[in-house]
Amino acid sequence: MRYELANIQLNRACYLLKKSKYILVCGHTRPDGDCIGSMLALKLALNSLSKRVSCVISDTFPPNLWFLPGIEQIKSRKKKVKKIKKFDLIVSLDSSSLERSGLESLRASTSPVLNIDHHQDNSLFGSVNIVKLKASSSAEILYNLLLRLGVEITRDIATCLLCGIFFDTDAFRNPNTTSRTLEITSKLLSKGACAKKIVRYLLQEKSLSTLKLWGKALARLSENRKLGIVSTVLSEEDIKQSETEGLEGIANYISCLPQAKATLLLSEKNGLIHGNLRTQRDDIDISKLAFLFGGGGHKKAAGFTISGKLVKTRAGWKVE
Ligand SMILES: [Mn+2]
Repeated sequence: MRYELANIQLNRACYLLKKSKYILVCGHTRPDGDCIGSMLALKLALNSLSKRVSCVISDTFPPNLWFLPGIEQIKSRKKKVKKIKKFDLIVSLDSSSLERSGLESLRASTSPVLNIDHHQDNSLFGSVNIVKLKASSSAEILYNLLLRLGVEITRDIATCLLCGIFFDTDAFRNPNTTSRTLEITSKLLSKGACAKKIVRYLLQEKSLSTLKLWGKALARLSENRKLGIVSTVLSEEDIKQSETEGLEGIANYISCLPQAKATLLLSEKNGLIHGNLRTQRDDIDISKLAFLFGGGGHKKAAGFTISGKLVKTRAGWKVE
């Protein structure tokens, strides 16, 4: 029954994509490798079907994704998407709600929305929802959709999809990596996906300023034994002197501390504090903690954003 339902959604998504001529593809704020990789893969695929596609995000993207084919065509706009009514279809990728796109003008739109995502707090906001909680990434879901659409997986599409899978599985290290993930990865590699660049830019290459930022975060690690949480902070000033690309990396790196039930990285930017939560434990759903602060995410990796300032006091760092 479930399979049939999923099939119906896939067919409806294909119908929507096929009949639309001008399509808006959007992602989420603080875009990552899965968000951007999926957006570009979909753009390339739809272009091959002679569709006009606009890719828009509300933030700038991390510099380590500049190697992705076609990335210069993603428009970074703060609030307004002009002529929103012109689009026949809006595709939201990797976003648990339309608000997370950060594009306010989308609310005024009456176009149908195709929602493709794998976050468990997805509010099923689309006219058609392809939300698979067990998928490693939005890119993995998109791969199946592109096959259904009959799109030829080119080398560039394969590279963009593999970037999404590689990022969200944290280089195949997260438990969301399944046999299906590796099967798709194998198919993408056989289509010519450039794994060498993905490994280099997503995993290995770090700028001097990023490494210094890591150093600050690691030096400030502190353990709350009562709660079993190990946390660290990066202030606005720390981040100003650096690029923010390393934050997810730091959150993943500290998550492996064996004594921690959960780990937390707090980072401040533009008067907002972002919390990156991780756990390695199967008996903890860290997204519930993120939810208490108005955020969300996955069982083992989640996040939230609150307004405030990180202040150093004698007793340690405090949120004011
Ligand atoms: Mn994702």
